[in-house]
Amino acid sequence: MIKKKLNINGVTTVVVADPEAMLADVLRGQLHLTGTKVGCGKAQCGACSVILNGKVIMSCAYKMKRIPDESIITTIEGIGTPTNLHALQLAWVKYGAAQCGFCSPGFIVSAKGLLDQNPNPTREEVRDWFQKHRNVCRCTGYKPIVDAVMAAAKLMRGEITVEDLSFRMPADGKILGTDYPRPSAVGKVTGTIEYGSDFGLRMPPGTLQLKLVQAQVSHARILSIDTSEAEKMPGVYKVVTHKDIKGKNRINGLNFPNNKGDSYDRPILCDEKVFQFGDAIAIVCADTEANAQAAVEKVKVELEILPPYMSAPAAMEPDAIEIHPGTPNVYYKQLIEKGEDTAPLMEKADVVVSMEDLYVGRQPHLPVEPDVAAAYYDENGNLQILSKSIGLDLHALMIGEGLGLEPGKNLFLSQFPGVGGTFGYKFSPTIEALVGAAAMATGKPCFLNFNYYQQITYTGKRSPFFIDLKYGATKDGKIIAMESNWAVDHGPYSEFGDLLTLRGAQFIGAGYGIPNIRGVGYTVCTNHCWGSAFRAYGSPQSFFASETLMDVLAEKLGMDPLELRYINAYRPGDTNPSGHEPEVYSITELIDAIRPKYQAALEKAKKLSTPEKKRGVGVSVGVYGCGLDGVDGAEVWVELLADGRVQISTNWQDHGQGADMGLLATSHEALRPMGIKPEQIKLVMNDMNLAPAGGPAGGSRSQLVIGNAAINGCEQLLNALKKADGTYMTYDEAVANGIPLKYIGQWSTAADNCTACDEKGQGKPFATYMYGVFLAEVEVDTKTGKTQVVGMTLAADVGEVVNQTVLDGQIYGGLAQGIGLALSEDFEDLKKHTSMAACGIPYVKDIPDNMEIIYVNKSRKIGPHGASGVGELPLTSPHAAICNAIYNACGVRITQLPALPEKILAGLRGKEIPVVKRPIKNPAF
Ligand code: MCN
Ligand code: FES
Ligand code: FES
Repeated sequence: MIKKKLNINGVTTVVVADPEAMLADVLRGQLHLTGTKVGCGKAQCGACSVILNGKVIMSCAYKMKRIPDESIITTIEGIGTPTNLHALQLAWVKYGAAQCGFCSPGFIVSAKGLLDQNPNPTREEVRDWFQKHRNVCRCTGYKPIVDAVMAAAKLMRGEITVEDLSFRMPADGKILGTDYPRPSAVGKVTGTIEYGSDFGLRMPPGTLQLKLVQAQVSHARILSIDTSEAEKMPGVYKVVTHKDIKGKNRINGLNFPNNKGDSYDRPILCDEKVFQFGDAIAIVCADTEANAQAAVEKVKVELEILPPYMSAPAAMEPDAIEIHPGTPNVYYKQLIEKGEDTAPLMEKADVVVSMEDLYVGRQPHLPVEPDVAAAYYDENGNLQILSKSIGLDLHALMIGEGLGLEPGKNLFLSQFPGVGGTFGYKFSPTIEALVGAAAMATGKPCFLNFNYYQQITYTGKRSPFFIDLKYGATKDGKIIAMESNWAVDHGPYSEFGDLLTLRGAQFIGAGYGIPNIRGVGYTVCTNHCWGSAFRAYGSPQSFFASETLMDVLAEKLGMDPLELRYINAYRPGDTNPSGHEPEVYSITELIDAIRPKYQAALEKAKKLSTPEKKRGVGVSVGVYGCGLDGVDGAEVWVELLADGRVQISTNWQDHGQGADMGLLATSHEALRPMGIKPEQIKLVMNDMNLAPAGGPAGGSRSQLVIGNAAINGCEQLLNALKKADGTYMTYDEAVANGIPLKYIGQWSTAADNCTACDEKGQGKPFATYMYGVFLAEVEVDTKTGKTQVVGMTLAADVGEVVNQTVLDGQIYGGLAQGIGLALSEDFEDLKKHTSMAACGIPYVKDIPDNMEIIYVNKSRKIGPHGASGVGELPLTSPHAAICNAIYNACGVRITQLPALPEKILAGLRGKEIPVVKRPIKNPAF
């Protein structure tokens, strides 16, 4: 041990620590300064940034022995407090620079280091600084962060005032559509909101720390599991295996009835087989993390290795064995049949274009916060699980049987107050059942925090699609028929694989009034990583095919790609691929809105192109539905409190997207007739013990579905309290008149006659959609093959604005993820894609500062205050626009993502770009 005298945030502190311990762990674990976060744990993300003797350092990788005595350290706690915000924190709130907020303390500390040295930086200097200090944000697309630093610097230089960075309430008291700051913002920018790892440090004495024994192979039969040696290790309380699990030991995947996959194919702890690398086989429960980890090495697992099928082509080979014995590897088939048979139409078409094996791969979610969960028995003997779940009630249903518990009776889930981004991976339960099983087997509170490698290898990923696509068109460019064939590699677990495959039917070719469609999609079981939801779920794969082929068709017809899209865009009378009329027709207007910028971009690209750095411009259309599919509902409780406040309760789970802001603004607007102020609304969210089900925060559904249920509840309260003179009763008056104080708001898409799609992919799955047209400007370095996106624009229709800052932030962040998807992100190679950086996360300089949003928002009749959703729109097809821009720049057509430099270089040198081919196009089913 070493003793250090340090000055931390102005306070002299003497600390005794292990010389090998990392500063971040000492700050957090010993000194309880939990504002400093640990994300990657490997000096790649800057979440742990602190200022040490005037220099910004990454404390997760800085050993105590390197720290000189008498050092001066500043952490987020030393920068400002909730009642005394620093200029940077104020600006962070104003510009929505904290979405999930997990990166915010590190960024703010880093920015403080910059402004201490350079009080008047340019935007590029701010970006250079964050690039150098490796500060990663997965939510915001970086632009709002740079905006915030610039504004804070202005405030610090005295060029603007605090009022300029504070919310100004409009005269009518309406916050809907404004930049009202989200309620959780102050907690996020001060590092005071509690994320899972912070909660873990504050659990009661005797809490068991969990570590997993995980499979190091992708496919095997388990012959034996021997925990005897591990159980004798110091500090070990118990090693939990499948034998200790009281229920079915399976997650319920809630499969469609016509899915040949078994809804119960995902074990909580592996019993008979290992299905993928990283599968959990046993849980070591010990007094400390270190003791638990040491014992992990002592658990002996005897395996019979089986052939791993690491892609759909491999698992579809005729000699491949069944990964789940008794279930074929191709386990679900989805048709799309709209309009007339397409074969004769293709014969008649003036032009036919087709492409094969268009492929979008295993995009990893890469939230800065790794997965984390805690479990304990409450005073009533009920199991309580806290996690990053974005579907509390859904997940209780999915894990209940497996654990042998009943959701809402003796099993309750809630979210940690802070959730550091999920982007959809938490639409599936991940470690909830593991902490639950450990707490049940030991009777003790349990805590499990993944390291970043586990985050990458254990949690689900975007599922690859292989798509073949054909358009038949008239010589004027009108598409008269489309034929599609797609295979989805969903990894080993069938949960939601059917739903995802259906998304291919719904979104390949969406945006265009294609009257006749024939196609078929297959879901394939493989031993690569299990497929989980990822923002825009199924649409990035679908649009990559249909928007790439659109450009090929434009070239064949000699037409401008944007104008070809204009000709085909939905117009009144057209229906979407599911066969129903869009709720609004905005794509032609979106194209009109983006056209001037597109034309200017083309000219600019021509002017700036050189043989070494070729510039290009590409476009794409993106559409996504708001909802789960078919009938989708939510419940919200609205209650008048004795102090005159109104309590709004529901589970609108927050990933970081702004659920608190959405619920507050939506409810406030509904209650505004009674003259209520936003601060008089009390939100009770994301705890099954306290609030009803709003449904999972997936499918960009919450604003629409929960928003409408909130309005319904608020209207019931208003109607009950309304007096003859048009004013509203107070609490005392309501009680005196015997008026009920609590109302159950409900809404479902049945109100708009939504129906699930039938076996031919036809129906009305969504009440509203989001529409966009993307414009990408790129520069390709012809020596290295590297692409830089130099400009990104989205013309968007998301309905009426609920909160402008949230909305802009959603779009910038989604566009940045699209750039990552296009150019760098992947989780294919288990040996290579092992860290945040290796998986290709975009840093600030990978994302252009030049991002623009052009809103063409049309009010939705069925939407809450006219709103539709937004979360997933920006990730529907930006990557397609980028690849179209690459082709425009240098003539290299990328058909399989990511568009790595080596692929582009091969194309530039006239070599064949290697592609993965799917062997069986129409497997027996
Ligand atoms: N909103 C608005 N105006 C509109 C529509 C929506 O201001 N016209 C606001 C809403 O109030 C809400 C946000 O935008 O705060 C997103 O609303 P919505 O599109 O309804 O989406 P959900 O609340 O259901 O959130 C889920 C969606 C999905 S599916 C993923 S995945 C996702 C996402 O949002 N993951 C995210 N955005 C994310 N943002 C962050 N920072 N982190 C994630 O993990
Ligand atoms: Fe320290 Fe990522 S750099 S947690
Ligand atoms: Fe930056 Fe979420 S706000 S990672």
